[in-house]
This record gives sequence, structure tokens and C-alpha cells, in this order.
Amino acid sequence: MANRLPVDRVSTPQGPQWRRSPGGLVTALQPVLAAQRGTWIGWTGAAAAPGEPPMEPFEIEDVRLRPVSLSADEIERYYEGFSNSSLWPLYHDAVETPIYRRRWWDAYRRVNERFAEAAAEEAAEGGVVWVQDYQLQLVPAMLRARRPDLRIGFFLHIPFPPIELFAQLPRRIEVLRGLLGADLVGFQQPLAAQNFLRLTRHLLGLRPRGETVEVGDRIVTASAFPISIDVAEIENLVATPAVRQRAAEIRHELGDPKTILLGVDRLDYTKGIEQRLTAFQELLAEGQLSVPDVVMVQVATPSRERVEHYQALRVKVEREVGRINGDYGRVGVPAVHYLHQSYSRSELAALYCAADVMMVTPLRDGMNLVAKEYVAARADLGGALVLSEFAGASAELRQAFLVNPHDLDGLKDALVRAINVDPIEANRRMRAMRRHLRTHDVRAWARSFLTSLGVSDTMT
Ligand code: GDG
Repeated sequence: MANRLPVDRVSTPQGPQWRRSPGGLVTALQPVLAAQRGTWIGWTGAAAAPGEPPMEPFEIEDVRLRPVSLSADEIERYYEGFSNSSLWPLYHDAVETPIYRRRWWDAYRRVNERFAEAAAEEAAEGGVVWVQDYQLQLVPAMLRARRPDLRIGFFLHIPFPPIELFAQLPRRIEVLRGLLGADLVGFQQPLAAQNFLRLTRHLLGLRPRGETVEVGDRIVTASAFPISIDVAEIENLVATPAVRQRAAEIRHELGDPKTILLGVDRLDYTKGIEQRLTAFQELLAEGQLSVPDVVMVQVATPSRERVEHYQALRVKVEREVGRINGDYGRVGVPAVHYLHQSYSRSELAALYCAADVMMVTPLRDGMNLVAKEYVAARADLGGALVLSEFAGASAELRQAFLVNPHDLDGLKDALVRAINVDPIEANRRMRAMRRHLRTHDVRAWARSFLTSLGVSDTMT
């Protein structure tokens, strides 16, 4: 179960239809769900009209999908409000100030109840339910109250904050108790699991031992399961002549620069896009870099556009891009190619192949799949990855150029080193990171979580 169903509604000549949406989670879970005849419960992504009956379950690629309806009001309060204006900033080190509204909480609880009810109806006797992410943290306890026979797992895709930050959350006890309804609570990082276990002592007076804590007559386990990507999908894409040709075309369209710097992110204030732009601007101002030798491409996929923090970020980023292009661009050669658009998987793969330096500089990020996708795309062992220490991915991709994005001089220095890296050293770094990813892809992640939850033989 996840906030969203793994499908997008597309219009076709035959009328609107559902198409499987791309993404690692879908790839990882599709085979498990298909083999177990499981159901994916989630929201369709559109508001239900007042009085509209809930959509019937339907099937796509052997997986049964059970839609959960949300009204426009609930989308505003549960999703844009509590999930994305309270929890998201708080869990990301409060890099933007979290906003709290009591009516958002009420909607969050109501929608979590609806998901729990749907799961209680769908799950087989003694079955397994896997709940995904911060929008659904109350579901484990709500579901356990209805169906004590189930094995319940929960996975948090974003960071879990330290005690003093979590303690700011107005409904902290309910959220913590919600999570403790699961048998297994999974996090991206061991530190997040420790934060969670410490909190159970701090707020509830429980006594965590190792990775477990006793809650009444149950044992809850909290540990790390770093998520990954579908490595084979990216490798297959970059092996196609179409993607290779497109990568060459992109370089040409950018004016055949010596160096292409690339950023690919949802337009989100956690991703450190502003820090990256400032570093680039200073390097141009100091003459350490110059256009057209170097150009920067920033894909900033539209995201959460009705949430205030995101509207403010867009204004700031676009003002900065305009300023840099005004100062350092040339006719026909902007310094920053800023693309506030969403691209196909193959266009992204081509961009990864074309980029000499990939910049992944979040201030805080649960994992960051873009960093892993870039490495998977570089079967040629070319390219260099500049990666923030505050992305979960930095615990695994140790051969990247690791940076603290708050330290502007350090970030500039890492960019310059990555741009000028000796090709032999670049190959060595890329090879080591690729070796790691090969054995740690998204299927291994799902297998490891489900095995810990006590589900065996789920995948071939
Ligand atoms: C959350 C956590 C954690 C981006 N632009 C386009 C596009 N993308 C794809 C990327 C990548 C995904 O979106 C973004 O994943 P990230 O991991 O980088 O970031 P979040 O969206 O914040 O994800 C994060 C993740 O959950 C998984 O647990 O790693 O820490 O914040 O796959 O390629 N895909 C397409 N067009 C685009 O324009 N098709």
C-alpha cells in the first residue's frame, strides 16, 4: 500500500486509460504482487467529485489495484497540508519551517483510516501488508486494531529525524504509536532506525534492545533497508542505439562544450538546487569556469506546485538562473539550461550519458535515486558524481566526490576536482560504485525487507 497507485491516467483515442507509471518501487513490487496475487492499495492522483462513488478495483499487468478516493479538500489537508507542509520539512531537518494546522491533522487521520479499512478488507487471513511512506504512518496501528492476524511492515522513504526535531511534531505520540503497529519498521539508514528506537524510550518510556522494542505483548523491529534502483532497466536503456545517439545529440545541441554539468531533481527545497547554482555562479565569476567551455543543465521536475514552500522555491531558483544567464550567457549559449519539465526515462538516460559531472547536492535526502541511476547509466565508466554527504546514497557510493552542500567553498572545490579528474581515476571510482549497485538493486532491497518481515520465497 502506498499513497499513490502505480499508474497514470493517459488520454488515448479510445478514451482515458491507465498506464503503469515508471519507478523503482513498482518494478520491485510488481513481480511479488503478481506472484502472490496481491493487491496494491493507493490513491489515483485525482480528486473525487462530491458524492462520487469510490472507483472499483481493477487489474493491470497481473496486479489488482484498489483505488482509495480523496476529495479535493482531503488532498489539500492530508496531502499538501500535513504530509507535505508539516511532515516533509520536519523530517528533512526542518530546512524549511514546518507549518502545522489542526484541520490538516484531522484529515491525515481520516485518510489513514480509509487506507487501513481498505487493507483490512483486502488482506487474506494471516496475510502480509506492506505500508509505504510518511503519508501513511498511522496505518500500521489502525490496521492492527482491525486485523491482529496480519504481518505488517512499514517502510519510510525519507529520513527519520532526531529526537529533538521529532519532538516538535504536535501529534508526535499518535504518529509514533501508529508506526509501532507494524512488526517491522524499515528506514533508509541505520541512524534513522536508531532515532526511532530512542524515541520510543524518550516519549513512551519503552525499553529498546538492539534493533527491537517490546510493545505490550509484541516485538517491533526497526532496521535499515537502503532502497535502490532497477539497475537492469537503466543498463538496457543506455545500451540502445537510440539513447546513445540522443546523448551525442544533446552534447551537440548544447554547443559541444568541454564539460556538461547536470542536475536532475524534483523542484524541491531539500535538493540543494540553490546551493549548486550559487557554486556555479561563483566559479564563473572567479573565472575558474567559463561559458561555452562549461554549461550546466538543470532538470527541475515540477512538484507539489500548490504547496507554498514550493512556489517560493521556484521563484528563487528561476531568479537565480536568470541572473546567471544574464551575467555569463552568450547569444545562443546560456550558462544554465533550466528545464522545468518532466522527461521520459530514455531522455533522462541520454542526459546521464551526456553529463561529465552529475551534481547531487541535497541538504537532506532519504536515499536519492538519481545518484544511483547516474552510476548505473555509466556503463562506459565515464563521468563523475558529486554527491552530498546528507543523501542516504553517500553511505554506499563512497567513491563519489562527497560534499557538504552547506559549505560553498567545499562544494566549489569538489566541482572543480570532478571536472578535472584524471580519466583513469574517474573510471576507477565509477567501476567501484557500479560493482556495489550490481549486487544491491531494488529487487534485493524488496527481498531483504520481505524476508525480515517473515515472507519467504516471494521472488525468483
Ligand atoms: C523519495 C526520497 C528516496 C526525476 N525527474 C524525472 C524523473 N525523475 C525520477 C528520477 C528518480 C526519481 O524521480 C526521484 O527519486 P529521488 O530518490 O531522487 O527523490 P524523491 O522523489 O525525493 O524520492 C528519496 C526515494 O523516495 C526512494 O525511496 O531515494 O530520498 O526523497 O527515479 O529518475 N523521472 C522521469 N521524468 C523526469 O522528468 N521519468
